[in-house]
Amino acid sequence: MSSHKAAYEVFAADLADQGIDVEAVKSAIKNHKIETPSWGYANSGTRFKAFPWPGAAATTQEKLDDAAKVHELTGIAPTVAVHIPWDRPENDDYLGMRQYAEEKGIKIGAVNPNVFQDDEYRLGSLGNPDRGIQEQALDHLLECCEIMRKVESDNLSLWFADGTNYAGQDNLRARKRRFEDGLKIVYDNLPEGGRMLIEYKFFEPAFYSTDIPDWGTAYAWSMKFGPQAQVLVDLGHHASGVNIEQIVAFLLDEGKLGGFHFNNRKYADDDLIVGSVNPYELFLIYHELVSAEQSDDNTVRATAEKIAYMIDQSHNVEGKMASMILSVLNCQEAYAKAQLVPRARLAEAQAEGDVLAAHKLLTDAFRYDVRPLLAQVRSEMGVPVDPIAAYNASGYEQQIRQARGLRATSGGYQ
Ligand code: PSV
Ligand code: MN
Repeated sequence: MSSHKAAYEVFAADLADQGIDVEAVKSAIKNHKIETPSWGYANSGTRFKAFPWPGAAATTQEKLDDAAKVHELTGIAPTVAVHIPWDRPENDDYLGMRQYAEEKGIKIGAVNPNVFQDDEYRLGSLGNPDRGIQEQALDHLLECCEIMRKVESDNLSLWFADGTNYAGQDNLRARKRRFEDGLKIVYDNLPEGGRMLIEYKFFEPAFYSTDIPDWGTAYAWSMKFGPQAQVLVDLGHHASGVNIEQIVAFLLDEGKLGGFHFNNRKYADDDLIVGSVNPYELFLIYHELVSAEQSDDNTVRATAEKIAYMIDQSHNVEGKMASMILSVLNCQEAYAKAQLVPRARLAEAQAEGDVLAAHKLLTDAFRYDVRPLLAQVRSEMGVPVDPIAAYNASGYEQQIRQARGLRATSGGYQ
């Protein structure tokens, strides 16, 4: 018996003793999928210097190749988010892009419009005081609804850099109206069954006001627009000390949590590996998600089942591929630990007001070493037990370095 197998047998016996259904836990872990971002494979991101990494992807095909490799090694990253125009294919051949992804064993996930990069957007996109520029932004957003149809994507992932830098620069209420009117038009043009995921951020790149500063604003608009509009929680977009799991719980209960952008808040944005600084926070977020998956409330359960779990990271001082694999695995580990929370016993302790017993039940689940469990899950899925070691041994990194070389261009941020 291999060493992971022996450790797993002990682990499984311990779980069974506690009345936990190990097979159900394994099957949930196998089904938990994470989407990776095309831009995370390229030399992109950061406000300062994007240090070029040898072998980093520059074309969309290369990004899809890399995403497919991450999926091959983890078994749980079957979709890749695209950013338009960074991923605009030659001759707008979106069908070709979709087919290329499918040949590689993955699918196109969320479509991310980009209305923050062009010179015209200095004063904003939908919030811009200039009607012509509002329309330019709206046209691009509507184009992205069309792209969703072509690549068979269900999610339009919306992030805006809009805001103001100076008090008095613009009329705050007028900006709110412009945004709301524009987003409503986009909502009305979503493909059938398609969702609009509204991302918020409390600061940056605008510093006096941002047009979608918090989850409350995204929530209010998603309520106004209808059931296909939901909120997207990017872990990097909160102030320090904000209780993200509470936001998650609120949105789940309202049927309004649509997706995540996983990363780490230390950078206040996309660049650090999810779970690398505070794995406990990630676990607490996943505890809310798993509780919702197991809820008796149909709306809450249906909401949890449709969440788009996406990574939004651009690795800058480390290699792209191993970091992306690690990010996917960190999510998987947090999800596995959250599966081990004894929820019936936790509910009893909570009802009895036994504060420390409840706290201990939760923290005990976090303290489990789930590596033997994950090794077993991976061997049952036919993927490497240690995907990062397998990546390092695969020769892929050397191959892409040789074939692609060191290029400063990314197809994304330059
Ligand atoms: C913006 O900071 C963001 O979080 C948005 O999700 C973008 O789409 C992504 O990063 C890439 O710029
Ligand atoms: Mn994001």
